[in-house]
Amino acid sequence: MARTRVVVDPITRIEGHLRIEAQAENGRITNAWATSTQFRGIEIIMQGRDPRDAWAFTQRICGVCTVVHAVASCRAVEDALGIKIPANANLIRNLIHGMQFVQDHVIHFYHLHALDWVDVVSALSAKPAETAALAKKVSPWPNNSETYFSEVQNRLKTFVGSGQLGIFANGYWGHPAYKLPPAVNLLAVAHYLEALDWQRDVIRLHTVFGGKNPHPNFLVGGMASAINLDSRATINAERLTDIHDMIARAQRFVEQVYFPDLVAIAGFYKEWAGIGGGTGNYLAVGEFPDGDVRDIGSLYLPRGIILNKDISKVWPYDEKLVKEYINSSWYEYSKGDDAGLHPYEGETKAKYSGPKTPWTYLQDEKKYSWMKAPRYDGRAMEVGPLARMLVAYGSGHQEARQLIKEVLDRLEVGPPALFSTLGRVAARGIETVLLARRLSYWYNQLVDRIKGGDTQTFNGDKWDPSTWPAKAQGYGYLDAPRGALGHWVQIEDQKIARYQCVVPSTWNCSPRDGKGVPGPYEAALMDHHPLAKPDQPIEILRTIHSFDPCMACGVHVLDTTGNLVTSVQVQ
Ligand code: NFE
Ligand code: MG
Repeated sequence: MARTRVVVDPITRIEGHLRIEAQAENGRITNAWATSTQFRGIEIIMQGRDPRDAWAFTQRICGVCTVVHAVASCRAVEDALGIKIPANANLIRNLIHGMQFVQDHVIHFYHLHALDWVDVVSALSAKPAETAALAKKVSPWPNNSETYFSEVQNRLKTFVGSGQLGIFANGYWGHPAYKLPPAVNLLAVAHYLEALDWQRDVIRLHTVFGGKNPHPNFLVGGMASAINLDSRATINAERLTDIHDMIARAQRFVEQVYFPDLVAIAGFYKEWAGIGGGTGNYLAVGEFPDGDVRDIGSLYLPRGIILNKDISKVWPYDEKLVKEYINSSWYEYSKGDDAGLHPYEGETKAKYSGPKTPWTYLQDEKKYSWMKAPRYDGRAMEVGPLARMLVAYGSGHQEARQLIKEVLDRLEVGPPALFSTLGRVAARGIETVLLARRLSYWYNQLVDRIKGGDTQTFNGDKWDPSTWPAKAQGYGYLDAPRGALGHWVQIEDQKIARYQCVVPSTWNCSPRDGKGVPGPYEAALMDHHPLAKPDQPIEILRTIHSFDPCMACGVHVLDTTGNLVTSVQVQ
């Protein structure tokens, strides 16, 4: 077979605009390019603003991870100004962020990723009794009945019969890469629909602690969640009970629906444990501090680096070694294209030189993306659930080790299977179980503190800008659902002088650097990657979706010199 060029643009079921180009020969991908075709200017408005407001602006970088940029921003400003937040505020942040993870990962599995593995049309020919028998074998979930599954199948038949597949339109139904028997396809479709209702319920936790969702409220120095058991207007006993019940429902769904489905489906796709690994280098900044966020030892998910797929050694993370390159990106640096800049010196000057026509291949261009190329000590690093679980495993995290081992045993594969597309999907599910369980731990701690008389959620010692030094700088780390996130802030005369974010999808969707080293998406597509039918590139979707891309996060442009990028006239 001659070499085929494949362009997938846009990749759907993600956030933002992503284009993948690949070359394939004899049913295998030989080369790949990932491009963000989107330019965003949201962060230019940070400059000159009050740093106490930064969280509210940076939070709007994304509507999917609607919490993480706000927390990273608060942590960066708190680091710069030397603010310690009260223990209750840290627990509330953990609860909000923990529930964000749980909701986001479940939505990803069912609504953004499942249809790459699950053939909806095949579910029509399933026998609901078979689905029920199979489901009962792996889970005590109360809806696992024949009646329930046949009701779902009838709803699906009505959809298809009307000729309008609605949310299930545009799949590659019938593609030979789909391997699940009809009964398992029906199981997954039923839970796809069920997860829609479930996620809407459990995410109300954000509305209790943060006033609303998406984009709950945060506060530099703590949380704006007043606690008073005797007031109807604050966090009180009734609201805490509501939170308790939401956490219980979140955990039950994750343990009885998501996790068993994941393991059942993965069992039919074991060959994907040898496909789509990629860089072999992983970075986790860690998350969920028990105490002060600067105490790395208190992080529930540990911080560290794995190199060359060697999980016997976790290297310490040194924030000075992060640099961003623009050799393949539509930007210019004052020191030239080959410079690598640490975020404290970060520059973002857009210089678009993209193709003049939409049918030009970007693979033929030197510069081909709006993503910068972040590198750690010169290396392209994968971030996200797989990176976190590998670092946890290598660090001796007992609960993570136990679950990882359980999944590997049930799939009858060894640890090398983790370095793959399937490993990425499994790591996300394992992490969700860990965090769904951890929510109760934070909840109980919070309730115990309140019972003990501690209701403090805000430290106002540094609220008054006249107490700040003339110059300050700091950074805030946070491991978001999609991976390691860092915000860097420099404050001068009480205002933001420079603000930089290095974001999970920027790491993962990075283009090539000056040495030609591909980013994680690109490397994954070049790792033993099949492509059976170039005009139905479902295999590309499987691997790219396994990262859970978010271009809105990845391209977040800051003009550090304060130049006007555009002016909008409001009449
Ligand atoms: Ni827009 Fe986000 C997460 C962050 S990823 S979704 O998780 O940060 O690039
Ligand atoms: Mg950036």
